Amino acid sequence: MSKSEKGSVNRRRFLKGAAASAAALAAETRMAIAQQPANRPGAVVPTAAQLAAEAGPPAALVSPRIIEHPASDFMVDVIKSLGLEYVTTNPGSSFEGLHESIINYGSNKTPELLTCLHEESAVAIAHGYAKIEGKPIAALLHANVGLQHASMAIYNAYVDRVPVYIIVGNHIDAASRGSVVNWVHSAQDMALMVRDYIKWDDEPATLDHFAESAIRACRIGMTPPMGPVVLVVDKYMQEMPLPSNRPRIPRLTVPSPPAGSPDAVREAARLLVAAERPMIVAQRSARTPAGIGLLVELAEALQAPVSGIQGVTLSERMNFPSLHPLAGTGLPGYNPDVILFLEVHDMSAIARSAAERAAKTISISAEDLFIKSNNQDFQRMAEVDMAIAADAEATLPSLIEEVRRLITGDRKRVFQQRGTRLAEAHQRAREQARDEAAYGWDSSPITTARLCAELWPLIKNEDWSLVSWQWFISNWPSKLWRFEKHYHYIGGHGAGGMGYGAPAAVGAALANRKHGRISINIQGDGDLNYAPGVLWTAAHHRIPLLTIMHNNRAYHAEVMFVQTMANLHNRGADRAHIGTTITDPNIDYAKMAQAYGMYAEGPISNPADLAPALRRGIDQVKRGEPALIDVIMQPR
Ligand SMILES: Cc1ncc(C[n+]2csc(CCOP(=O)(O)OP(=O)(O)O)c2C)c(N)n1
Repeated sequence: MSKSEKGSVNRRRFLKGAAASAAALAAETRMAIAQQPANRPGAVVPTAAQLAAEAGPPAALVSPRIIEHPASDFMVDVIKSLGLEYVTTNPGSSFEGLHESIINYGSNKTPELLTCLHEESAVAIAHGYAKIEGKPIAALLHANVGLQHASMAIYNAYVDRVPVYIIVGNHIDAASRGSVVNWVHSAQDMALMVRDYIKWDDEPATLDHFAESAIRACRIGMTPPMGPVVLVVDKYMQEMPLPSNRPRIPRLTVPSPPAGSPDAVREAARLLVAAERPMIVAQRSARTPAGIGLLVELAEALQAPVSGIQGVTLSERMNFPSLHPLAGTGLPGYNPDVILFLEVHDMSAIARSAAERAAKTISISAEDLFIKSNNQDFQRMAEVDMAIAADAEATLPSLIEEVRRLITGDRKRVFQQRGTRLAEAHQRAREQARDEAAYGWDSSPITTARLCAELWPLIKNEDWSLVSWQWFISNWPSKLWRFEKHYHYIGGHGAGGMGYGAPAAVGAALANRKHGRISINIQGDGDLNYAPGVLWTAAHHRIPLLTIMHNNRAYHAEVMFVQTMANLHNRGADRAHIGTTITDPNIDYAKMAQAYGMYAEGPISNPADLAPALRRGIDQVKRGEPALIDVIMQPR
């Protein structure tokens, strides 16, 4: 008997078994239906006959027909051609054909399928992954219901300009929707519900069309400004036999991002070189690891300070080394006369105050190349003097060249003097931060500064990566640690949608895993509770990640807002905890993580116990496993 014949016999045996269990399941379900209470008036409840039909053995399981070469195998070939290494998914019947092909078809098992317990986690994992690796992975979502669960995470990725490759199953042909559930899980225009916050979508009608749209989606998603894309794939197209004239898979060529025009770049360089107090503000400037080096070159050529938004060294990407003498906002009262914004989302406030003192502002941003109107993520109108609609990283080489060309010996001497003063200011700011970190050192709840100060010596000689947002821990990492590599920081949510932190950290740690890096997630308790099942995904897939709970037992941002309002209404702030804190009962995060199969310790409230617990957590991560340390911490 040939190998393929053996395969067919095995499959037939399986189908016989499957048909038997399906029949048993159908009988059980029919009994359950019979025991159901009568329909309430007005409730949209399927009839018993409909449910009985639904519960019958699925046609595919009892069909004697075997499809040796399903179209879904071809779809996997297309996905492979895009270099997508992983597919995150919470399973669903709208894509079971594709699911089966992903796990069984092809000799090497890529893309690897990651099991997620919530669609929001599936997309946020892909979001975090892309921020480390610079390329997307796929999130496979079940129909309109999965897409609705995922929509918050899609919006975060959209506002963060991060590519996520989303595939959604659908039952397009109404005549073939075998069950009640298939109807309620189908949509005429599936991507409509998220179209306001994706870059592109399509619902291919044929396999040829699928191949083209799959490549096009990747190309669009990867072209700055990057963003999520959605491909809706019909269930029956996945399951049909692959035609003998296999469709061609087009080649993926990602367009090189546009650089600023030579005239505009020349004028920007002229303003910067002539400035007495230039300043660079970078938010999503470094698109690739090379972006950091380019920004260092520009800053050093100009001897200009480099800051993130709102005066914080690190913004949404790792743009500039935190210990570089030019990192910071300059000397006290520096008042820049020329400001260069690099991929800054909200420059309006700085641009307005610059205009008031007749300072010049220049923006280089791909944001000007793409905008949508419904969600107001474009912020207030920024009145900049020059707007260069181009990718900042792609424009930096010509800007550096032009700046260097314009610098005379005299300007160089001025720049050097400025650089010396800026370096002193940088040093003073570092020392001040170290002093401030010591305030309340022995207090309990433990200070966020102490956590960061205790953690740094444990990781500084390792290859580490901070895969969480530092805003809610008062930006202590960027004040105390040495950030220099592109993977040292990934920024935050994008759209500020809570529920992003834990899964994005898992995705970033997944990307860091093959490089042997230690991923650190300082995790908000409110954020984790959106979809804590991602802890299981990390444990199940052995994703090394140290999660340290910033357990302030509250949605503390909201505590502060309600306190402010109560004070404004002159009613005192003593009831501001109502509806904003997460106490009574306190959540035991160590037990929660252990329940999901993860090594965990805590709650730790004595600061003396902190460092040893962190060390044990890091040891666990070095062994290739995730760990969680629950620390009772100050709110900020
Ligand atoms: C989806 C969503 N719902 C609600 C909010 C409002 N919100 C902003 S911050 C925050 C608190 C988050 O709690 P946690 O992660 O524990 O951070 P903390 O402020 O306590 O440090 C909430 C609920 C939001 N940003 N996103």
